[in-house]
Amino acid sequence: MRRPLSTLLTGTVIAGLGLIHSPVQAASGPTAPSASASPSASAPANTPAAINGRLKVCGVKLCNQYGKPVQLRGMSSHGLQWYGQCLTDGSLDALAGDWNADVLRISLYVQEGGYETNPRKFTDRVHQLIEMATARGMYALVDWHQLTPGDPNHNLRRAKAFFTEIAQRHRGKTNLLYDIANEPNGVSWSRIKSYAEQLIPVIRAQDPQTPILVGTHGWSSLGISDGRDETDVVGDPVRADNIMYTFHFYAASHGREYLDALDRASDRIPVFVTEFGTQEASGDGPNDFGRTRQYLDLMARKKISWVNWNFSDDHRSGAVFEPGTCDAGGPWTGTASLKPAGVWIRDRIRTPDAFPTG
Ligand code: IDC
Repeated sequence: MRRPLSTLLTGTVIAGLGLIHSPVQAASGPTAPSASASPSASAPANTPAAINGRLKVCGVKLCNQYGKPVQLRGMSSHGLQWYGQCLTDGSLDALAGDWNADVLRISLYVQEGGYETNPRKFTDRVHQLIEMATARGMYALVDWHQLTPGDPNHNLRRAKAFFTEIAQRHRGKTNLLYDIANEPNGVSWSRIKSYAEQLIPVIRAQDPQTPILVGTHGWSSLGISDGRDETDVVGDPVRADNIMYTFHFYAASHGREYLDALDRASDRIPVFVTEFGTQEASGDGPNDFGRTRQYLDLMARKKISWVNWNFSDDHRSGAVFEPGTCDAGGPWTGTASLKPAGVWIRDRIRTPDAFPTG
C-alpha cells in the first residue's frame, strides 16, 4: 500500500538521489531501496539507476521502483551537433563519479544542423550516449530538442521515426526518460497536446513503461512567457498515463512570476524541470545564484527533478567548462576547468543537503 505523500516527503531519501550514491546509506533505514533487490538491466550496482530502477509517475511526483518519490539532479548536454566532443568516457565518468549526477540529458536538436540533416548519424549517436549513461549508472533523458520552428507538429513525422527506433532498441532498460518537445513556442497548448497524443501511442507501442515528458507552451514556461499560465494544462491535460510536463527557467530573466507558477503547477500536475540556467535566457550574461537558490529550494522541498543547461565548453556563461576544455580532453574532475556557474552547479548536484527541506 502506498503511504501518503506527506509521510514520504519526510522519508529517508528526502534530500534526493545524491544521498544514495553511498551503498552504506542505501542499506540504512526501513524504506531505503536495496541495490540487490531488483537491479536494472545494465546499470552497475549502487548507482542511482540501479538502486532506483524503473521510474514511474505517482500522483504529481516521480517515483522509483519502490513507489517512493525521488528527485533526479543532473546536466544537459549542449546540442550534439555542436558540442558532441564534450561527451567522452572521461567527461561522463566525471559527471557520474565526481559530480554525482543522477541523470544525463541528451540534447538532440532537430533543426540548426541537428537530426534532420542526418537522422542515421544522430540516432546512432543517441544510442551510444544512452549506453554510456547506462554504463555509469545514470538515467538517460532523451531530449527531442525542437526549438525553431516552435510548433512541435512540424517535426511529428521525424519524432515518430526517431522515438520508434529509440524505444524499440532500449525498451529493456529501466533508466530512460523521453522528452518529446523541448520548448514549444508560438503555439497554443491545445496544439502541443494534439502532438503529444499522436506521438505518445507510437512510443508506447514499443515501450509501454518509460515515463514521457511533454514540453509546455511559451518555451516550456507552463504558458507564462505567452501571458498565459498553468491552468491551460491543468484544465486540459494530455490523455495518457505516466507522463510529466516540463518547465524551464533562466534565473536572471525569470523571476517571481515564474517561480510562483512552478510552485502552483507542481501541486496539481507532475512537473520535471528538464532545463534551467543560473543566468539569462540567452544562456549567457551574469549569474543570479540568489534567485536560482530560491528555485532549487522549492524543487528540493517538492522533489521536483532538475537538469542544468549545459555540460559543454561553449563561451557562454551557462556552459560549465572553460572554452577549450573539451578539445583538450579535460581536466574533467574537480573545479579547475569550470566557469563560476559550473563550480556552483556541481556543488548543488554533489551536496543536496545544502538546501532546507521545510
Ligand atoms: C542555446 C545555445 C546556443 C544556440 C541557441 C539556439 O546555448 O548556442 O545558438 O540555443 O539554438 C533554451 C533552449 C536552448 C538554448 C538555451 C540558451 O532550450 O537550446 O541554447 N535556452 O539560450 N531555452 C531557454 C534558453
